[in-house]
Amino acid sequence: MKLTKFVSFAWRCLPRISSAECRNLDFRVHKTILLNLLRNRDYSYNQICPYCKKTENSELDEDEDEIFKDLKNKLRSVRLAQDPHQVFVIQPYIKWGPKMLKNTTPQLQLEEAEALVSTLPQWKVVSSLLVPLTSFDKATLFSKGHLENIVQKTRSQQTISSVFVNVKSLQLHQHLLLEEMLQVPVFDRHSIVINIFKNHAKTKEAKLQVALAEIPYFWTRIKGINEGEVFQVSNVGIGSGQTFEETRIQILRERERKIKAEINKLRENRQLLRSKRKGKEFPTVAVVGYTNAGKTSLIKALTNEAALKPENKLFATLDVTLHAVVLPTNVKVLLVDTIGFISNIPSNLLEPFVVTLEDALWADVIIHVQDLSHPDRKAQEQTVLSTLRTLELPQNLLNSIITVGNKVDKIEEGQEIPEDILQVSCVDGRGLKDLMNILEKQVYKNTGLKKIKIKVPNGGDEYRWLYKEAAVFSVEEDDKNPQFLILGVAISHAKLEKFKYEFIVKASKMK
Ligand SMILES: Nc1nc2c(ncn2[C@@H]2O[C@H](COP(=O)(O)OP(=O)(O)OP(=O)(O)O)[C@@H](O)[C@H]2O)c(=O)[nH]1
Ligand SMILES: [Mg+2]
Repeated sequence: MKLTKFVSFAWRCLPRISSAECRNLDFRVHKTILLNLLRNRDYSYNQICPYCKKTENSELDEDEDEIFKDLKNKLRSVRLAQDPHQVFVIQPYIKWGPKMLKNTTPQLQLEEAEALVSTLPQWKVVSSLLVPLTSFDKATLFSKGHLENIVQKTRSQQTISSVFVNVKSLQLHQHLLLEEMLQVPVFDRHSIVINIFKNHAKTKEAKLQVALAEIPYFWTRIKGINEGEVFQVSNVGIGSGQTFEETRIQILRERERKIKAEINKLRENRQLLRSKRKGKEFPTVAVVGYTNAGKTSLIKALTNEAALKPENKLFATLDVTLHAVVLPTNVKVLLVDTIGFISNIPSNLLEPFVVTLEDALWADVIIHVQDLSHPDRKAQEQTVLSTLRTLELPQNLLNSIITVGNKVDKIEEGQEIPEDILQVSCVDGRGLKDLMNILEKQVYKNTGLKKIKIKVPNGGDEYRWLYKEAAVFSVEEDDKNPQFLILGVAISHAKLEKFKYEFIVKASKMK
């Protein structure tokens, strides 16, 4: 079959995706996705219609220079974010008081900061330092003595091309002052995570989400820069006499509005997909967890999907994708791979992703994957659970989370593991069978699926209907009448009613 013919054939066979969900990808990608769809193995939210034209370049890109040119000149970290860097990582921490770190240590936080840096291509950690603070609000952040030490170290060590201060977000005056004193770009957690997102965002939706996540960063930095500067802006059509700051705020607002509108468009499509999914009655299982815990690996291990690529990187997965797996009783469920959680970043950074996540998490069951070998497991668990609690999710879903402790192959002998955590390894396969059984039970419970036995004529319409619409997990011949089969079927209440209507009510009316 010619490719175009194949694609249109595939398209007609796939009513669950509408052309409204098209986004620009080239034809080859189209074909791969459609093939996957046909095999019913995998489809992601960013589906493409073979009939769509390539979408024009977003207007958003054109705005960018206009808005960010000036900021880029003011802040080295914005200007030089895309360059490779040799990074001096500084972990400030409060020694005493309520702002002290809980459930973790400065050393573990420093290690996570180093891992964040290593996630960026061509970025390398060349030096690191723990620095005690009395408060995060000091104008220079650090005390005089520590600051002198940091300046001296940065300037004397030629290999250092930037500094990463691992705090949620530096205040603008701290940021400007540190860059001035150190003479290199200074990054905070917010800007590093944005950089990582930028590097990993592949689909249109992820790119838009990153663009949206970046805006609050500029908000805080626009205020205060160029105070008092007056800029006649009639040439950019916004009206005259505004301060430069006001103009940029207005441009940022406009940018924010446009991005949100585009995201909402995609979201509508996603919701459509969701309702279609529901119509098809594939139960969905959302797989969540701290970044790098092994969510993608677990899905790969359960589905044997070769195309899935787990990576030893923070935020390797930025897009929500769906992957089919067949449970022991032949019930097909869709596993939803999601973006990882991370602690201590401004909530507005994750917000655009959380919206997507919330859609994904309206699942029938949630699996929470933890990395048992991580020394910060407990703090990571808290981050995930508290983020989940901020989302609007049904209580019964939250109450029935399956907690999976992954990487059990890596843990030290004698390490204590809470009893309610199911131990698994995606490397040696330990615990995966148990997980499938537990998952199946929970899917049955949360969706109201029931296992029943139905006697149907061998090869009849009832038999075909059940194979198509429900999950058949066993077939036996009827001892008393070989023309009949006894099918073991997993079926929802609604589907069973439909079956009864089709084959009992209608049949009796015909008589
Ligand atoms: N030893 C061991 N390593 C594992 C196991 N599961 C996953 N990994 C490794 O852990 C790293 C992260 O795995 P991913 O599956 O990408 O983790 P993730 O949770 O999807 O990460 P993000 O998408 O970045 O949030 C990879 O290097 C995997 O090979 C396991 O059971 N044992
Ligand atoms: Mg992943």
